[in-house]
Amino acid sequence: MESAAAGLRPPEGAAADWTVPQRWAHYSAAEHALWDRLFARQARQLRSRASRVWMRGLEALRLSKPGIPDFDELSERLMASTGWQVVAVPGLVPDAVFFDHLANRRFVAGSFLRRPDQIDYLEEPDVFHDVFGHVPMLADPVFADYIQAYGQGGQRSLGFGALAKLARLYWYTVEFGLVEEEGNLKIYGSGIVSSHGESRFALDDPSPHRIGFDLMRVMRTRYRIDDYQQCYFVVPDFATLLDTTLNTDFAPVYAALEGMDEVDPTALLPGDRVIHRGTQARGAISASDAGSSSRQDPAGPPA
Ligand code: HBI
Ligand code: FE
Repeated sequence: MESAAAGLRPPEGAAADWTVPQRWAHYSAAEHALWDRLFARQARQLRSRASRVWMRGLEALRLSKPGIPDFDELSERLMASTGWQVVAVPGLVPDAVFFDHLANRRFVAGSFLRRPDQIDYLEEPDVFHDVFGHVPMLADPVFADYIQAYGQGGQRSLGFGALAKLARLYWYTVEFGLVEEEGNLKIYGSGIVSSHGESRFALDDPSPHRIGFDLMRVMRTRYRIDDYQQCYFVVPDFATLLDTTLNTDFAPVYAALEGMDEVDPTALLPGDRVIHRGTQARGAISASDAGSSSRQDPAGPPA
């Protein structure tokens, strides 16, 4: 995954680790009101759709002040529950910096809020995506450990030149993951959670595949950043995801992946546990309709 920030020094005003002060007092009343609007709309939409783990974590965002959360106050709460902090960054940070923060249980969040005309679409992760989307899952002890393990794995992946493979694990779990709860599919991926359109599409639309999670399969599968996903991977629970990540020796996995074809997100493979075979009708439409992206929240850096 190429980050726009790769190889750069921190911008003016940022610390060596790329963090900046959030400057909560500088948000305008209009920005706080926009946050409240986004929050209310998604909280309503997600009531029957989000994982109970994400729903439980949402409480961590119900802070004393209205509007955009104050990262210091949020960090105090998270620190007490799972030992995580939220730190502000100006935008995308280099991969090594990103992984170092995660490995040390610091979640980097954009502090800017999208403009009103970007309510359903923007390129870079803003405070709504990063905080509303990601922070609730960080309040869960198991998922909190998973993201830290991902950060540590990311640091090792740089040594193997395998970042692009590992980034797919993040994409198809942390950003766009589904989980099975009592026989129903639920949302936990932050890119879905923070998108009004995709939080319907990911569960209800016949177009995308929904496939049982398999580590190798995920790391072989390309993804698109300019529209809703064409396939979603479903974990049985987060303990299984954490165990798989902790108990896999990634060096031989990366070596094995070298000799395997990459998989298109519209494809199904013989070994797949297919939960829903997608019609892929949406991909067919967007492919012939280039330029009219309806992507709601890219939620992460380009691949
Ligand atoms: N920077 N701010 C920010 N947010 C991210 O999600 C992010 C990043 N830099 C790099 C990066 N992600 C990637 O390394 C991972 O998604 C794989
Ligand atoms: Fe994200």
